[in-house]
Amino acid sequence: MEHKKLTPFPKDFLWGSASAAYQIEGAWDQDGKGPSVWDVYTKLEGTTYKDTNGDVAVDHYNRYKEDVALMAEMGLKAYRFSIAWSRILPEGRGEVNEAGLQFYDDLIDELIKHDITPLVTVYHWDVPQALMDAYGAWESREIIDDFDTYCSILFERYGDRVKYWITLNEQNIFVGLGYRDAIHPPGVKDLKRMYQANHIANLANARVIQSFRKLVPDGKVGPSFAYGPAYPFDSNPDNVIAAENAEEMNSHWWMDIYVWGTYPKSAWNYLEKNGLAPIIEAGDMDLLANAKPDFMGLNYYQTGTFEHNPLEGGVGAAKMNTSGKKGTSKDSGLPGVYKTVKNPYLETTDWDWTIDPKGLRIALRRIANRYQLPVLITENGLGAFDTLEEGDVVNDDYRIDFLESHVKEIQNAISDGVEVMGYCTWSYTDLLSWLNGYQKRYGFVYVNRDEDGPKDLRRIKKKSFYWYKDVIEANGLVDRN
Ligand code: BGP
Repeated sequence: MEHKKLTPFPKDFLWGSASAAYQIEGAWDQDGKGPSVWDVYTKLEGTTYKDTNGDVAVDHYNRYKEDVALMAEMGLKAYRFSIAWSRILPEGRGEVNEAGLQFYDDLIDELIKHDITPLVTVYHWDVPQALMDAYGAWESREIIDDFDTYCSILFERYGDRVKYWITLNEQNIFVGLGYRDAIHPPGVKDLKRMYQANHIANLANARVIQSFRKLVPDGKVGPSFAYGPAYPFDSNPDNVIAAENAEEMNSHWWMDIYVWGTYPKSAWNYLEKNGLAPIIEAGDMDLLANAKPDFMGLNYYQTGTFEHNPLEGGVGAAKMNTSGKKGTSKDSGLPGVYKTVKNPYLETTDWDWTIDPKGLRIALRRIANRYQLPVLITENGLGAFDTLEEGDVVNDDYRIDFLESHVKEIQNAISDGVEVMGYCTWSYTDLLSWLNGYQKRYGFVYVNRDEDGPKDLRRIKKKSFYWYKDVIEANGLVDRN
């Protein structure tokens, strides 16, 4: 629908930016921190681009004050960051590391001092290695208690100052890449194990939401889900069914559980017939049905387009583009369910991700209509090569174009009636991209480092920094001409 007049952004709209502990902090073993699975996985040869890791990352742990000062200069309203579980509990359970708790205390206080609302993610993929060694982390129900204990420590310690909490970041991605594609820890290719670990993660998520209600009664909590709306390639009903399959298997499988505590029917049926359905124990469905989030966190990067994929001879999994060489990714699929296909209407990034701002409006509408929840956009951004020019200048007009077109669609969605709480770009400073090294940059602030080493880690404001500053100040888009 077109609107004669667009609805303005709400007055208290959270204009923010996001990060994750492993991708920025560095200080991987400083002040008593224990290793996480990522500390170990990235050291295995060939697992990441040019064998990059987060040992130093962008050294935010030691430079957080400088980073927060830059956020304040920009006028940022909210900052989403994650807490490293193994900084708080080096062994994942048992002894608490006070120095780790203190670091986040200081960070939170520094943000509040500058009127920046902290949005805290309790889990952004870095489960303590000790729990992987002890019982296979998400594959054991033991993690439900350990995760609850860890999160309760955080709720008790920071709940007075932090009112917005994100539970699991992109559960669909960390279980998918970890247990189906074997490109994230623990590097397993086993769908049965993936669905089981996923079910356990659902239970852990639900349990933590229940604890949250008791410990931070005036706070808001929700997961961050990586949702890429599925489009059918055309109106051929076979392709429409393929897109429905993708929507159900790749998105509703998670979001329906978060909000309603139920698994979607045809997906469940498919998994059961293929011997892949998770084992449900007594009490599981009851727990899942009683842990409704306050909002849906949305990480939006791209849409996917789907067509029919025959059961016999259909396309299977394919390698991702982790080099930035455009056009190197291949179509992938699940035989008998769907396959991806190039969308002729959309351009792509150098990493072959579709650029689709309207897809964000579609995502917001689908979530708001299906789940009747407000949406907090917890990630959106453009991974691109940036060039540091003479005199410390980065002219990232492509990033401004990208973000601007997405902000425009958020306002369209708001005008459609969607309640959008805020918008966190990915990311604030440049950071480590899990599998793509340091060359795939996302930040408003350039960090002078690359795959060969940390250099001087100097912070440099990109052109997009000033653009976002203006947007925040105007509480909406500004005319750039
Ligand atoms: C999301 C993650 C982020 C971030 C982002 C960009 O899936 O939550 O942590 O990495 O994607 O992805 P990438 O670094 O692969 O470009």
